[in-house]
Amino acid sequence: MNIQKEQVLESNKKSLKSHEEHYDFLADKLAKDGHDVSGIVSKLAEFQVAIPSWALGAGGTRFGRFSFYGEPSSLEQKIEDIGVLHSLTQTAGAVSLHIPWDIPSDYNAIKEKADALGIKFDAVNSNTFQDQKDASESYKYGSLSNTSQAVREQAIQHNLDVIKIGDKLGSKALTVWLADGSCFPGQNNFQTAFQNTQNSLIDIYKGLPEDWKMLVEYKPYEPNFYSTVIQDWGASLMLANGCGDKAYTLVDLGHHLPNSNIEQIVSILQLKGKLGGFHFNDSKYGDDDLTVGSIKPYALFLIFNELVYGMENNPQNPDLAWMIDASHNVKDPLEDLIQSLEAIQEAYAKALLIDQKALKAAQLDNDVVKCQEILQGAYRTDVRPLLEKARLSTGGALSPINAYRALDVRNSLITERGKNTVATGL
Ligand code: LRH
Ligand code: MN
Repeated sequence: MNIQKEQVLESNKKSLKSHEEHYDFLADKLAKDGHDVSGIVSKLAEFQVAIPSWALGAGGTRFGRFSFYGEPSSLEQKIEDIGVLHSLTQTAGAVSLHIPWDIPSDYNAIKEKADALGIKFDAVNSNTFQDQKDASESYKYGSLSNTSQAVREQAIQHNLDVIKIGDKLGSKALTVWLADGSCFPGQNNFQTAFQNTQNSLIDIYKGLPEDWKMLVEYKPYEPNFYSTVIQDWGASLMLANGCGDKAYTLVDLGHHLPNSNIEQIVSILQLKGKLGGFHFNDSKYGDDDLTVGSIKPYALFLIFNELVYGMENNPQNPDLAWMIDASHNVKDPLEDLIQSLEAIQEAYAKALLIDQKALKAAQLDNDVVKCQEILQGAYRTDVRPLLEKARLSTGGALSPINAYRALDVRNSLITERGKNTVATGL
């Protein structure tokens, strides 16, 4: 399935006039308020988010999995599906692979295919939370933290192998998420588990190419339900600092206990120059991996406020890895990802409308009401015409969801692939 530029332009025709009216009205108002409208539009157009290779099929839980059919059954087909997302949104120009779920069979062929669709290879993810059938050691009681040196060495070697795979694809970062932890009090010695993990990460870190990053992802619980070795940003930050300058913390929005102030975590990690990237999603209760912005859009906006502030004031923090990490139980995976991409762009656009200077001045004056007025003034702005303009400027669809449906993509995929294909991943 390959969407031609002409098909997208054709699908835009009927709503072009109303877009231009809304855009002109908004751009005029924003310019009067002193905003650099074309600057904001080009920032949105340049903003690329990596699509998780493990979230292009139906997700599922232990209670069941309901397919949408026409799922990609190979890495080539996954790249094609990301190509569809990128053709419509012009903001999905990267893929984050999970190994061994997506080991390329032909590196040159997959690079050519991705390159032809404008898709880069972002961070590669290791997997030491599942046992591979030919493995000599089991990760049942952990991987990098395991009390068994043989298990730790197997997990370290796997991460070094993942770096080699990513290096052949042009990736520049390794994401390490560990399920390691315990389900019952007394099961683990916390210090031994943490120190084993630190030493193992240092051995992996030594295998990082000079221009690579290591992204240490934290999570409070699941699949372990009493303790997790890398449970929160503090543990991740300590482990990253214990490795060196190329190691950073990765923030998965779903990996926080209820009511955590994620924007404050993001702000301080940037201040310390240790924020490496994101796994965007949304959640109501746990690691629900729901559509970005579907539950807490204001929280996402507040996170982007800190990111915009950090991008202007924290040169000590590197460019961030922007990635989605979601799972689709009741939505067509591609429609779900399109909605997530839209929500990320919307939060970024609204945050770019915040007058950071005025906010800083109001904060210094402790004018609490004015601070909220400045934030919510930006949040209450309908920025969708700016997102549309950014997509139009790069050949995308005014409404990616409408275009996806008008082009009947899912049924074309079912015709092409049948109803029984199952995508690797979660
Ligand atoms: C763990 C996680 C991690 C991935 C996995 C697919 O919950 O967020 O980022 O390895 O999901
Ligand atoms: Mn994640």
